[in-house]
Amino acid sequence: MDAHELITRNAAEVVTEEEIEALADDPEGKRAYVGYEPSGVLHIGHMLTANKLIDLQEAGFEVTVLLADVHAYLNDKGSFEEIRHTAERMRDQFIAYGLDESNTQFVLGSDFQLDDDYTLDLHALELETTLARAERAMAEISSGDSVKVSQAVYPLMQALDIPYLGVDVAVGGMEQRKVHMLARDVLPSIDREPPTSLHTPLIADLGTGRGKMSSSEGVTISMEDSRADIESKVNDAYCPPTADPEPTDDGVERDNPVLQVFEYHVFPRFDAVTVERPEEYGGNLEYDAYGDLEADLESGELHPADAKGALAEYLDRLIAPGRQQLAE
Ligand code: TYR
Repeated sequence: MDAHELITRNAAEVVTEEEIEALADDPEGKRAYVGYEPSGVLHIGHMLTANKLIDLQEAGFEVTVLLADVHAYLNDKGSFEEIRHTAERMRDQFIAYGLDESNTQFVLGSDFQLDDDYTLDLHALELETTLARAERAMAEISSGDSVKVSQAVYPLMQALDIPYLGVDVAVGGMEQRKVHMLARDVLPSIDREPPTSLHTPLIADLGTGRGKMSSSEGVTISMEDSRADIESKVNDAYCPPTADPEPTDDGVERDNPVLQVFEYHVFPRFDAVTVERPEEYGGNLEYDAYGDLEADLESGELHPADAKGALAEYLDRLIAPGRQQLAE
């Protein structure tokens, strides 16, 4: 796979195509980052952007993981002390998951976001931005019902992090896109470049195939799950024999989360996937590309129950190192 393919595979969106192409032409030493509000234990949502960081490392990028302690605090996730503590646990989890330790820089937000220069630049951005715009940027990030002033400052700090960390690409899930668009608009007002961004898709809730998987609602998978937990969650997952299920009766869009997890979590991290089946049901199936597995599920060659069995096995392999790390 060439650098451009590695960088863009499984991305829902890149902003802009031209900028990403220029980076892919000469990726050596370029830098990308993802910021996470520390929560201590990695879940499948973190793993999706972490997979992209692993792709970028393979393509020659240097990677920064921002442990966004100040942001978590502004977003009402607990006391600053608690958040600091979970940030440390999270770092070790990322390494256990597979980020290349020698090529990953972990930065704590509070290490630079409380400096004088940063604060003054932040105030300059505050002057450039309406409350309504900041609130819109936070629509899929804010916790709680009413937006606090802290949550209006949050996206401006996230924008400012990009030049302060000196990165070439900001990576995040699609829920971060409005923050990145805001960053493109406001950073030039303080003589900074509009940043390039890359967004990973949102994955549907495992249980229902609706909306997006999150740690706060519905079914998710985390590094704390035992093998038995994973098996039971995957076994109960929504998995019709199609990649494109009908909406619900009340018109809610659905996806096939079992296929999505194969596509975005399993295939990027394994060269081939084996679905084990007893001889009497046709024996094992081998896939080296996601599309073939999807096609077999749709044609009926691969039964959803067998697909789920394989998914639980591969998810367990991805999670086992982090689980062990947490137990230490
Ligand atoms: N907004 C991210 C989230 O929702 C966290 C984040 C914070 C990302 C600061 C980047 C950043 O610079 O988890």
